[in-house]
Amino acid sequence: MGVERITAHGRKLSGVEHIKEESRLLRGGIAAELASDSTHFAESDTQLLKVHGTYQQYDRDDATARKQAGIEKDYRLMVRVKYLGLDALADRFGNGTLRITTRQGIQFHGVLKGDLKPAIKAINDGLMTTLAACGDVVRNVMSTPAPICDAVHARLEADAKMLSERLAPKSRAYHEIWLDGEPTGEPESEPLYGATYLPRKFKIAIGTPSDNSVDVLTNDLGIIALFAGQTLIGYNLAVGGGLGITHNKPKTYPRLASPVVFVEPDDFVAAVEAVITLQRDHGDRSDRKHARLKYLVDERGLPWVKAEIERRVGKALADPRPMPPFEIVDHLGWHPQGDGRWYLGVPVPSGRVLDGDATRLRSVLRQVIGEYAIDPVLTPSQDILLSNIRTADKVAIEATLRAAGVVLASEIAPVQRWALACPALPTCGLALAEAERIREPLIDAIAAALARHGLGQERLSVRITGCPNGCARPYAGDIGIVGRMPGHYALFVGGDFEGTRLNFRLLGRVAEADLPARLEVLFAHFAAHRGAGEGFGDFCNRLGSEALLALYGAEIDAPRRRKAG
Ligand code: SRM
Ligand code: SF4
Repeated sequence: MGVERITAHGRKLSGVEHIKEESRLLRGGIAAELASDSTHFAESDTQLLKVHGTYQQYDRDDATARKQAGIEKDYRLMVRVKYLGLDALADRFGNGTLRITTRQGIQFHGVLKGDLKPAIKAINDGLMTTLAACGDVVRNVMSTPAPICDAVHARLEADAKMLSERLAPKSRAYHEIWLDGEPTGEPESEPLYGATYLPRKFKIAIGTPSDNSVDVLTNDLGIIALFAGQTLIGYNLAVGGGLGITHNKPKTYPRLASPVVFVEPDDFVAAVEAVITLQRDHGDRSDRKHARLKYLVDERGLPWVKAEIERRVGKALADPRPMPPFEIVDHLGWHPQGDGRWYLGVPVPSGRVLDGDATRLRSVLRQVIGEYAIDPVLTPSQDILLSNIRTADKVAIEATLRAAGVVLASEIAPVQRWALACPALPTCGLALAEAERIREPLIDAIAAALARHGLGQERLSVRITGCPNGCARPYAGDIGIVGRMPGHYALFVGGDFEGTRLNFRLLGRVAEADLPARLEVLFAHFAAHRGAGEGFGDFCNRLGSEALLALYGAEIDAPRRRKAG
């Protein structure tokens, strides 16, 4: 598949398209850069590094001071991996912490350029990979995390694994650069992607209506597996989910995926590949802010998307089947696995696994995982499930965790349990404000505000991000708190807990210190006027923006309301 200098829409290709085209299937200058003693990679190679699972970053806390002193930035690399088992490597190569991501991955931050190759080699030696963790390819395929031993969960896991392997880039560049594989001289190709890969990142998740903990509709391709009892019937494919936006650029918007076809198990892989190749062939390669599948879906329309999938699969496909309402399963705490064993879901605030003053989470996880032959499972809520636990070991494991200061799910309010925050500062180069570092005080204050109105046990989701890119899926929760500028956030409300409706922006710029009070006004009204069984997000959605803003009276003046619009 050749690339024209001009896209099918007559626009100039973006710079990243040229870098991919000239990269010789993802090689670029990475190997030469690794052999040099510079502290960081050239910009063009940082784009390619993403597909190898690495982002170049710098410490943003001391960047200004270094600039003023004429010292170059403190360049570090963030390495994203698809599976756990990295504990030892976090000390050897990273900053001593592991971070569970919102897509069931693991990152470690703070890797120096000189350590990058040994780190990636060590990860692969442990039978894990960084390949395709980032970049313009299909990312790790998410699936429901519950380690339950039944036909439904076995099927979901098998499908996610099969798709991850099948959709991984086939270039041998990864082996040559990181694992010292010899070039074979054999011709190589990327049968699915072609030489320039996809126009943009592409995300897939597999869920079921009975467990949407993967937030399936926020993905480019959301796969909803439908079962009759334990028997798979087929899959509803939903297309065009994606959350990244830019503040004040209405052309960028969050979107939930729309169900477009139902496919029988035999047509599943062909239909998934059809969705990927239609984005490969028709996605916008001129403007990276307009390159996700969601824009193509809106511009061409669902009937066109369905016809394209059918053409590529080679047969007519059914319309999506009706689905039961989505539910979110709480995987924290103790749950039977169905095979006589148990799993324990342990909350990990912001997914950061570290040893702090009060809590030695990292060492105690290492200890219990080793001692009790536990399989750790990562969740899309940045938590960890310790699976395969014998009944006889439950008490000892819980006691060991508590002795290390780990706060278990039964000890925290639901709002703490369901809160997400992205890393933001100091590592993320795109952060406009803090997220992970303010999560604890902010969520504590929100929990206290809820408790004052008798809502302490209310299940609602709060998702905090340092910028509008949406890494903690802020537009799909009950409450989204989105960094606008240092110390200030946009406030979104009115989504639903089950992830089937986007929230809306209520206030455009709220000072961090004012967030709990602004929310408390809504909580008070909710407590007094909610319908029977109505969730907070549903209530805000029912009332709508104008009615909610009216609750603030003169407190929020007209210009600030406009900013909210
Ligand atoms: Fe993300 C970029 C962290 C899930 C939308 N994301 C980034 C980068 C790599 C910043 C960068 O490009 O320089 C962040 C690295 C920060 C750091 O210091 O570690 C980053 N994203 C994360 C993680 C670690 C957040 C977390 O709290 O766990 C998640 C890693 C998942 C993984 O294992 O692969 C993460 N990012 C998401 C999600 C949620 C999801 O996929 O379920 C989204 C919203 C869904 C979507 O893709 O639309 C998301 N990240 C983005 C975007 C906006 C994309 C867009 O279409 O506009 C960017 C910026 C970009 O791509 O240009 C971005
Ligand atoms: Fe960085 Fe923004 Fe993603 Fe947070 S949401 S990790 S600040 S890109």
